[in-house]
Amino acid sequence: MQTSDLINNLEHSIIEGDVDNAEKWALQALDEKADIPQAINNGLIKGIKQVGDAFGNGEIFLPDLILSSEAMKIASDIFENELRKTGQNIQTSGGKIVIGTVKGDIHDIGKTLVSTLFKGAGFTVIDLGVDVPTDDFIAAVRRHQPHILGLSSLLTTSAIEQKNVIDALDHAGLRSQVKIMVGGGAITEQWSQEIGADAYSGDAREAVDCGCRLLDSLQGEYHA
Ligand code: B12
Repeated sequence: MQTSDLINNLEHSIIEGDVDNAEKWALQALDEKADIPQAINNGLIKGIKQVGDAFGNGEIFLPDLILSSEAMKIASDIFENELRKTGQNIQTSGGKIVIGTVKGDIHDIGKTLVSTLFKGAGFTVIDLGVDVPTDDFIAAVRRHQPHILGLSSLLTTSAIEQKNVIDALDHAGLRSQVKIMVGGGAITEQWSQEIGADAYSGDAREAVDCGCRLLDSLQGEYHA
């Protein structure tokens, strides 16, 4: 099957919330050695974005959204496992990132994709999961001393938690020790600047490029 057809099928399985087909097409994409980041971006993410718009416009309802997200999850787990396997041979970059979705927000898919691609780029990733309280972020920065802290938020109501984490790091005297990257559907470059984050990225690939640049700048500082 042509890669473009495969990617279209993946996209449609997400839009239709068809878990069985999402699994089938993702496995077929692996069999046919399709480019995984391309299948994620042009198949899965394109599909789930369309679902999100339809939900936002009231064309579909929460049960449909849940089915689509289950289809998305099963296909992205298949791709993540594959990236993890192929990533085992990747040289470590020496970079370390702690990442999580902020308190009040259970959206997992985008944050997990960002984690996966950071692992693929040789970073050590400590993924704290979703609905992470501010104190847990602070404790993780203290404990793991990462180069980067990544905060994801998809809800406008939870975006403020990113600011709370940054303020709490400040109060704990830890702010200067870590670069902060923010992202997620509810986040913009402007918000990132307003709350004093170091960087914003709108997608996982860009996030990793940006993380690598931040790591280089830190290593430059250490060697200066
Ligand atoms: C799937 C989904 C769900 C699933 C989540 C399943 C899961 N396991 O994650 C379920 C059904 C559970 C869900 C629940 C809800 N959802 Co919802 N959901 C979505 C949907 C359709 C897709 C999200 C997604 O996975 N996108 C695909 C990923 C790949 O994109 P992404 O998350 O944006 O991530 C990319 C970038 O943002 C970036 N990125 C992400 N994180 C980070 C972090 C860093 C550090 C960086 C640098 C980059 C980065 O890289 C990622 C990869 O490229 C969106 C619509 C949309 N268009 O986004 C609505 C959406 C986010 N949900 C919405 C809502 C309202 C809800 C609910 C409140 C619904 C309800 N009434 O109960 C609940 C929230 C519950 C809660 N407390 O969190 C609204 C939010 C509106 C708003 N602005 O606040 C949206 C926008 C839908 C809409 N149009 O109304 N949802």
